[in-house]
Amino acid sequence: MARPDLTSRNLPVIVIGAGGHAKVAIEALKLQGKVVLGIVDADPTQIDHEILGIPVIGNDENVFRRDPTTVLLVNGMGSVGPTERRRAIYQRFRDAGFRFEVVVHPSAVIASDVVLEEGAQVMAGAVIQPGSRIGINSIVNTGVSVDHDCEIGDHAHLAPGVVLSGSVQVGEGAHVGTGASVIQGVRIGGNSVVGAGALVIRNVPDGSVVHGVPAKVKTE
Ligand code: JB2
Repeated sequence: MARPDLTSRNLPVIVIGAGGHAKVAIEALKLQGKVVLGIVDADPTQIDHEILGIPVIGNDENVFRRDPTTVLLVNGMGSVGPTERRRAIYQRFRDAGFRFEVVVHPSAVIASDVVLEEGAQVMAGAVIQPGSRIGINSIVNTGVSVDHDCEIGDHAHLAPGVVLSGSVQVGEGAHVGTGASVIQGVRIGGNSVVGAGALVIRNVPDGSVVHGVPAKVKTE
């Protein structure tokens, strides 16, 4: 499995956001043996709360005060639709010189030639077959199946239980909802949203919302 060089530096990690997705990421990080310094959250009422024993240590200023070469970040923001919030967080910290750790739960099965770009997250029980590339700051969530030669664009989110047959392309910033299935060779357009449980058998245009079995563009 190819990984960016930065992950071999074994720097301690700070997680951005203290919600549900952060909890899943922290569990994987702990199993990877990473040192997690803390979590930062925009909500001041979260200060001193803990997730799996990791404390909320402040807000984003706590990170910006640091030397970017001394820590790696993990994007704890998920999405339940549009992915802008997650992309914006990645971009803001990246522009300030910070780098993002790759997260891989040890129960994930990842073929030897799969490319995981910076900040990619592969959660428990996911399977990624040969020839696939997982883009920058993207999420392959719990139990997702990515078959051969798939291209997952930067900032995309495959929600829990998604199944992609071979040679599927998922465009930048797309959200594929829980349990959706996509047949071979289909392209999911950039910044599109595929509804939970959809069955996608045709290309999805950029920026559209599709749902249903078979999936159709939502018009209302
Ligand atoms: O700019 C920010 C910021 N904006 C929101 N900086 C920092 N440091 N934190 C920020 N947050 C914080 O992220 C919010 O205050 C909140 O505590 C957290 C987001 O948590 P939430 O549980 O709302 O969403 P999530 O993205 O962790 O989880 C959603 O997506 C997952 C994929 C959930 O709906 C989950 O059910 C889902 N599995």
